[in-house]
Amino acid sequence: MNPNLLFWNQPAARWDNALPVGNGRLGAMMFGGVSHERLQLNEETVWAGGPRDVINPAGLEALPQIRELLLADRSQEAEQLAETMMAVPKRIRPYQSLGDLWLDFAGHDYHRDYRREIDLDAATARVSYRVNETKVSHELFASAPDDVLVLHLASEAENALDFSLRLSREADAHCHVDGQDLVLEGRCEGAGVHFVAQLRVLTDDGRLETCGDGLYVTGATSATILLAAATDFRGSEPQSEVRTRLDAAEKLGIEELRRRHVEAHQKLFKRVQLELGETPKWVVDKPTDERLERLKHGEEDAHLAALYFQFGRYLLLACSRPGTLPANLQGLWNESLTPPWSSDYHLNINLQMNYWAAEVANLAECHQPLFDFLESLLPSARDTARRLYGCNGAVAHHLTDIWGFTAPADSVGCGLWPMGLAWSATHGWEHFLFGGDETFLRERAYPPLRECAAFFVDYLVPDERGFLVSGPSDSPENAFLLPDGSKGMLCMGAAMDTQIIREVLDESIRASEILGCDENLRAQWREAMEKLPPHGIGKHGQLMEWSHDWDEVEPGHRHVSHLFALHPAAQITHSSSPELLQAARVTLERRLANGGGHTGWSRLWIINFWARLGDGEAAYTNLQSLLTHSTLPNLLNSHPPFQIDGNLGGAAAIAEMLMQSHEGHIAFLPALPQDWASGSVQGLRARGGFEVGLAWENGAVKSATIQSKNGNICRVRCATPLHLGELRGTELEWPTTRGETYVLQAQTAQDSGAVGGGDSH
Ligand code: FUC
Repeated sequence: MNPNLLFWNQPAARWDNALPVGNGRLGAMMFGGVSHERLQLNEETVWAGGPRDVINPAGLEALPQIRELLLADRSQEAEQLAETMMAVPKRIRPYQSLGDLWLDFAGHDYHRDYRREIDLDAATARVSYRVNETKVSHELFASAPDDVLVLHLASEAENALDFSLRLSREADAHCHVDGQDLVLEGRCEGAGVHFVAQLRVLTDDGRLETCGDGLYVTGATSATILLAAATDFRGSEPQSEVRTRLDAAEKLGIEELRRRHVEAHQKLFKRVQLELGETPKWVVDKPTDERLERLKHGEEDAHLAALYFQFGRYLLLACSRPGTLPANLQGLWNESLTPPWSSDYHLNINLQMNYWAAEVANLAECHQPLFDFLESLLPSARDTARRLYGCNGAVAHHLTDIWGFTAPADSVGCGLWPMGLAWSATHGWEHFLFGGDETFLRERAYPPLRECAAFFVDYLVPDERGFLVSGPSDSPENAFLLPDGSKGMLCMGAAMDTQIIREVLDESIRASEILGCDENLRAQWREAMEKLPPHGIGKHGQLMEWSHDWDEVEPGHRHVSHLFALHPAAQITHSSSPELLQAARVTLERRLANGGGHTGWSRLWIINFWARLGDGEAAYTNLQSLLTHSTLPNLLNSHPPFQIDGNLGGAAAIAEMLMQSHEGHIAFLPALPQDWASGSVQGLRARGGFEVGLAWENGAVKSATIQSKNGNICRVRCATPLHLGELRGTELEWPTTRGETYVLQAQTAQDSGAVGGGDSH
């Protein structure tokens, strides 16, 4: 049985129930229709608009006054001034659908034994049904090695397939036939990105005819439909690009295309295996939507959580591979020309959450697009730092696009938040912590960190206590209540800002030490870091969100920004700061008691927090809420609407419940819920260069394997005692050899005291 299979007994009723496939660049949503099939198509660079300069030169002049007003708690006046002097665009231009492929099958109206599935192991969506006793199957994959979408149709009966094909787009495109290929071509909004999608049908025995702007296939036993798409975003010529790809794919043929696709996918996907709890076979054999329904009735399905984890990994591979753009708000999949939030890159949690699983879930390659993207933002981010703030270094705000947008947008309330690049830049350091590649640190991780650190040195200003604070800024999207009952968003020294700045300065210092460079800058960064305000604990016992102990206008707000220090950063940990950890817990409880976690990604962040707090039951309860309230029938995460961050952050959360490595040691099962009392995982990655496998029973580790990738010292902590050769106990530490695998076993009553046990490696 393939444990990594999702299936349904009916076609998708709506776009957000369809099946996503993608190769990082090219994607499709397969509806699985029988008489009428629709594949909605995406190419990652089909974005409206272009580069634009929206910096308001008056902003720099107004900055000192805005800061003064904020430091005097006159936030409404400050906001008004900022609105006029820094006026920001309301929205950035959207990522758009490429178009649709429509197939109409003659004679398929009456069918039975319908099944639609997505096989995560093979990265393939399939549909099958019977027409007059004859089985018909559709198979769809997006090949990364050959950069084409491949739809293979087959009938068990010879010459039984008759169907037509058509490409379309809501606007800005036209379709024509080129030889025997179908071509969809256009420009976003008539003047922007030039896009081309081209389709070719390969059939051994069918007849292929063209008519108008459609293709007709009759009498085929099987047919392979290849679709390539490209744009001129990177300066290439899309028509010749797609033709070259189709020619190459045609030469390979379906068997070879499939083999190459599956091999490339499995090389990455199969690195991690996960089994959770014991789910009866009759449950696993149910369609995915019915399994989700069961959860609503309080039934257990630990296997579904494991599927959610693997689906997250599958999606990351499908929307973010080396050489592509990073995953946007919807990953790669978007059916609209005007999608929610422009399907852009939100930098105040969403883009970062998309990459939380990349390292730990053993898909570090999928992190690369983020680093390329940050590099591409730097020229514009430097310009914004200089012209909007009069500072060196680089800055980006709460959202961006593929055109290098780094200015504030949407409104000054939430858009004037200069931490987007800084938070994103911490991802390079994480990549280094997991992989240990110093060349990467020097060339890719350090440059954006260094630019952000340089920005902060110039940008921070002293507050009335003499601490260096950020501002004008906000605690993402949240508003506070002032003692006089008025509300505000803009402030100085929001807790999250301070935490991000501390993280960036600390990482820059450590990176420059490792690289042996920038000694003078390092001294400046240290000095700035020492003047940052400490974390504050407020009247409810909560971690303070602002520099004053103000209450939130919306106490159940979806953003829990001031817990950045708990997760994804590790400034607040069990060992370093138990008091702050308790305050973080109170913060989380207050948010939840007031209806927090109501959006998909917010719920995922909350699960990650509980995992860091070491509370497996709370993490599990929130995971159940996620699956029952914020999950679509195809397992995609729902804000609502569909947003990919929750799926990708979900894979990270489940990994964090099983293993953590942010305190200088590897913690086994730090937040294991009772319902996952037994299970096993292979292939998780830990900071320091280790690959970890675990098997557990009755909530206790039975055995663990640790493969050392870099020969670092390994430190392990586990609630129950383990032994490795002569090492015994709940805290083990030993020097490792690069490439060696170490097997740790549970220490049983019999072997406690026994010498040896020997099976070290
Ligand atoms: C942030 C969130 C919203 C939504 C949007 C795309 O602004 O506050 O909930 O996820 O991003």
